[in-house]
Amino acid sequence: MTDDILVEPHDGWRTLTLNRPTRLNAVNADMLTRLLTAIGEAEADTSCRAVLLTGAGRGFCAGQELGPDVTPGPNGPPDLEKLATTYHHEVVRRIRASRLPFVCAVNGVAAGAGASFALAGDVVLAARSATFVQAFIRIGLVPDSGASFFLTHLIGDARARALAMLGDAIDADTAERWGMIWKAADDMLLMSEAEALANRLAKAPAGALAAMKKMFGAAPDNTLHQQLDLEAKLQGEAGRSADFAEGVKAFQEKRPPRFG
Ligand code: T3D
Repeated sequence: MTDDILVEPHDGWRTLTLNRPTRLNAVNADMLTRLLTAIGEAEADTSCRAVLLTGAGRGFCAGQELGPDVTPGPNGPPDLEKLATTYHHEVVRRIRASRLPFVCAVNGVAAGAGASFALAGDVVLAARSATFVQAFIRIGLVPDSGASFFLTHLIGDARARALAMLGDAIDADTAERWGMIWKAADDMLLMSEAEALANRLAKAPAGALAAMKKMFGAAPDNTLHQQLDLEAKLQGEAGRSADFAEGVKAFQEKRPPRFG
């Protein structure tokens, strides 16, 4: 049994840590399988209301391990389409489809698919010393794991293309300034800030957060009219929730709400 994915439970949320620090947490198929299992277990645990994803050591995740999974062998080149759709892309899909808000604490370099895993999060914090690298071009590949989608939507076409085509690293302050992440944090404060956010999200109305994930997930593909319809539908559901009743009651009684 390896411990390349560490799961640490907290009160209402859990931390998942990519833990192969000697490889800057580069992922392989086995590790991704364990990450998918850990995400599934968090999802299935009704007491879990948020996830904090981070990396051990000086890296967040250096993307695909440049090892046996991707090394051409006697039977020819590896099938990267299969590898991508089965593993990397499934991680991104599961984070985005999850009812749970994901806080990503990017503690160090996030490269290739590792950068995409970070950007798939709902609230992304990065240590000031962290960097984001679209490393694909450096090894003759193209962006995957949603990189071309995330970058285009977050920072715009011009910056997305240049980052992908040049493979240059950008630091956390630049990522924040460009709107790629929520916030750059001092290295020493990254984890405490990320934990405080996960804790706060775990105490927020879970149904509303899950609905927001649907809403923001759909926004890039929708027209304004479609998005207005979706907002109305999800607001209708939120309006029928116990959290809404409690929120309004707490407001009227001038006390903090206690969401279920
Ligand atoms: O199916 C598919 O979808 C295909 C896959 C696509 C998704 C992808 O993610 S493709 C991109 C794969 N990742 C990369 O190309 C990044 C490779 N790594 C780097 O370019 C650099 O390591 C970094 C820019 C990330 C960091 O540089 P630096 O100088 O801070 O660290 P380093 O010295 O290069 O790395 C430290 C160690 O980690 C080193 O090992 P050593 O020499 O100490 O024994 C290095 O080999 C190892 N390492 C880093 N990245 C990987 C890795 N080992 C295996 N695979 C890696 N991806």
